[in-house]
Amino acid sequence: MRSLLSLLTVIGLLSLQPAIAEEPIKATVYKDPNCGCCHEYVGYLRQNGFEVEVVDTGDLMSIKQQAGVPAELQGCHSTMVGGYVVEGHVPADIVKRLLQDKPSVRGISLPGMPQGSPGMDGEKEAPFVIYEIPKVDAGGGAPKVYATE
Ligand SMILES: [Cu+2]
Repeated sequence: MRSLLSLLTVIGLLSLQPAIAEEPIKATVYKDPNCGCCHEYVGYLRQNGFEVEVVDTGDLMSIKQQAGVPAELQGCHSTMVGGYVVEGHVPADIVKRLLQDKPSVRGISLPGMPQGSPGMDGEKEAPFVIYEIPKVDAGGGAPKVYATE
C-alpha cells in the first residue's frame, strides 16, 4: 500500500513538471497602434513564453502616469506583468528574474530604445542598463540600476 502511494506520488510529480515549465506568463502590452518596434517586442515576448494581450491606445501617457512611471524612465510601450510595469525593450530573462525576485519596486525600465535590444533593429553597441522604477518617486535622485545585460 505504501509503495503504491509513493508510486502515485512520483507519477503525480512527474506529470506536474511539464505543466509548470510550460505555463505561460500572462502580460498586457499597452502601445501605440502605429509603433513598429512595440509590435516587434510583443512578438519577442510571445516567443519567450509570455501570453500577451495587446492594448492599442493613443493615450499611453495616462497609462504611464497611472502606473507611476517617471518621465525619464518611460519607454515606447508599457508591459504590465505580475503586478509590475516593464517599460520599453527589456530582455525577457530580466523580466522573468523580476517576477522571481519580486523586489519592492513599481517595475523596471530600459529607456531610450537602444539599438539591438529585443524588438529593435541594429547591432547592440553597449550593455543594456535596466533601471528600477521606484515605488515612491525618488525626488530627483538618480534611478537605481536593476540589471545590466
Ligand atoms: Cu521601441
